Amino acid sequence: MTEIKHDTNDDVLKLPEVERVTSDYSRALKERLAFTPPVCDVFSSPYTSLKVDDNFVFRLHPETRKQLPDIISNAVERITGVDAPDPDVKQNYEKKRNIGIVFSGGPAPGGHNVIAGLFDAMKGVNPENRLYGFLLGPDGILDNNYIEIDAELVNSYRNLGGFSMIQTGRTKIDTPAKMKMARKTCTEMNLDALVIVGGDDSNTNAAFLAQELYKDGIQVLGVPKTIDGDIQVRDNNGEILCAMSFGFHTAARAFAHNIHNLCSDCSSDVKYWHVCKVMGRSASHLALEVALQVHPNIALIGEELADFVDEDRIRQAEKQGTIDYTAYGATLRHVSRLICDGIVRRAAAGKNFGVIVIPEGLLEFINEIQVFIIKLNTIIADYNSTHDTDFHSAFPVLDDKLDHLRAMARMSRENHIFSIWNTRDDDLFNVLPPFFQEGLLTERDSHGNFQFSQMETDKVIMGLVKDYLKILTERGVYKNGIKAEWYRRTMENGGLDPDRFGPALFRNYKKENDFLLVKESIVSIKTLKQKLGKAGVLDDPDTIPKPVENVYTASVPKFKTQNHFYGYDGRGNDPTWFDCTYTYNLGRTVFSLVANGATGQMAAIYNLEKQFTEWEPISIPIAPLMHLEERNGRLTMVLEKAYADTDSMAFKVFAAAREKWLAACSGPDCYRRPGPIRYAGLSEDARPMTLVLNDLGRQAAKNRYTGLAQ
Ligand code: FBP
Repeated sequence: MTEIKHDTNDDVLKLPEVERVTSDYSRALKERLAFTPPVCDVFSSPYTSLKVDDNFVFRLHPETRKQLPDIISNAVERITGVDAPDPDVKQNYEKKRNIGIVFSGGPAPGGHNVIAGLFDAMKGVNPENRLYGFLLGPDGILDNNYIEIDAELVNSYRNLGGFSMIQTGRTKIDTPAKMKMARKTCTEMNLDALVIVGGDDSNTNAAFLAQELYKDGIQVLGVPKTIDGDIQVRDNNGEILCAMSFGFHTAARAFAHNIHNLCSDCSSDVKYWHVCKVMGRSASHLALEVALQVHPNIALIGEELADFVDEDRIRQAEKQGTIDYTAYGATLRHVSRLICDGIVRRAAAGKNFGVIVIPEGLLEFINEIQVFIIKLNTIIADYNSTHDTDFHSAFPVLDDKLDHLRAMARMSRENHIFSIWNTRDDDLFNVLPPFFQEGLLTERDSHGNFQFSQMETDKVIMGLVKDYLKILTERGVYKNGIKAEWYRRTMENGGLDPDRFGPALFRNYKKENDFLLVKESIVSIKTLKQKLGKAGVLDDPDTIPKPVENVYTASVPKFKTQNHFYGYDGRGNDPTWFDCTYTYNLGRTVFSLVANGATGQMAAIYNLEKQFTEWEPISIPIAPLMHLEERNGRLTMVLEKAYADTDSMAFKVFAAAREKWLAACSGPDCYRRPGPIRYAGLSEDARPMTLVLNDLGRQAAKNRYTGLAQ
């Protein structure tokens, strides 16, 4: 051991032991960098070729035909390994290429391995091949801002999370001027191919760029990225081509691990409800996977709420001979009631604590809020396109924005003109708390998307939950269950007969009940005294015995919450084995597409939902995946997002298990321990649980079908 003689702070950092112990280059990092993900079978051959698979069919949107004529006829292609290609094919495959790569949108674990897979494949074929990384996302393409990616750089990011090697951005290349700039950069760099690693919007960009650069012979390819898991591709017959975008598994596992820690905390300290908002701008895939991984007491899935029908309202309206259209789709009030129901039932079982999972994009599924989002999107986009200043600079503070909306509403009333914002909208909007109004009016992202991550969804919902729990407390419905054994002990220690007071105090005073519930009519010391007096169990009508008072006090719940947001942490997490392997193979797939001349295609892995040995790299045409969607107040062609399917096996399992996971009964909770993220080892998940379960569901359906046919 080196003797420590140094006394200044700077000197201690020079001690070899200190340097070793505190090095940025940790042991965990070294091990991660050294990990080599396995490759799909086809990549064991030195060359690959593409074969069209006509079994997959798509219905084409007429608008895509018009806008993407050169890539609209692309088909699904399977990649096969080739050991000895024809000489001209070989020569073309091995020719020196310049390839550019860009990350676009939010980070997702595994992005660096896409680069590593692509780099290894292209250098393996021709060491002269060059890889360029555009910096800070699509802006790097527009500004001609890039670096050459060499072996040293790749090696220092293998299997690591984040997009820090070349960083990312959300700029969209969506105007003729930007297209021109992109084309200029790509031609000046003499690029053979451009690879866009991104989500729905970025792959849309990839298709439009592929069209733009078609005549220049520059190939453009997409890679399905997003932790949100909403890039999933099926053909018209429902055949799965890409089961999940990369990064989803890691983010879900990271959230699940942290949320499990909160399950441990709340069941130890027994005083908090941990409210966990989980990322996913629109779809609730992440919330569903987290629920399956952790078994939280309550989890909401946006897509289920959108399907909700309030039968009571429908019946009431029917009685009056009317139709209540507001009965379709859940309201915020309804969502808060669902949560309250779980909280009240757990408290009755002595568990006034727990974990709630709320998807970030939940509000998109609440009709009343979605209407506001769409109307405000249009108002903001219209303002921006008709004025020199943008909406948010023109109306910097909330009051200014509200004044502007009020003026629109007034105009619609006074001039009897159709306006997207009328007095009813304005009245309803003004009932919302200011932080919520502010959230709904936040700046849209560069794609015109509402920024759900900026919205305090959990705060909105939990505000309503708290209000309603107060009412339920006043009504005597929300009560802590009193452990029967504790009640007896408390009474006997105080020299009282539990059986004398029990029937007067509790609504379920029976020997077999583990938890006793104080009567609903007892909501204060005053009502307690009245009830006990009426039952004739008080010796002195003015005095409540201390043990009885203690029992009553213990039955009054305090509702305490801690709010957590799981999003950015999971996006930056080092990838799981699944994501390390998936992305490394996506990188290799993308090179195969480049070397075989594809453009306007997305690299993917067929059978991703199955064991690794069944994975098959494929190429999916992007153009047929597009549809029209409202963006910036206008209908725009974009890649269609996949929402969580409430008919899927994963959802059915969740729905069937949630009563068990609520655990509103005596006995322990059913929390599941997913464990920390690893890239190797037997305890590491092979696949996301959603994929495993949905695959089981499809197999079961197939077997039923073949069973019926026999
Ligand atoms: P991508 O679709 O670009 O992958 O991003 C997804 C996401 O992580 C969402 O889950 C979240 O709502 C959003 O990005 C947050 O965006 P920002 O980074 O702009 O805060």
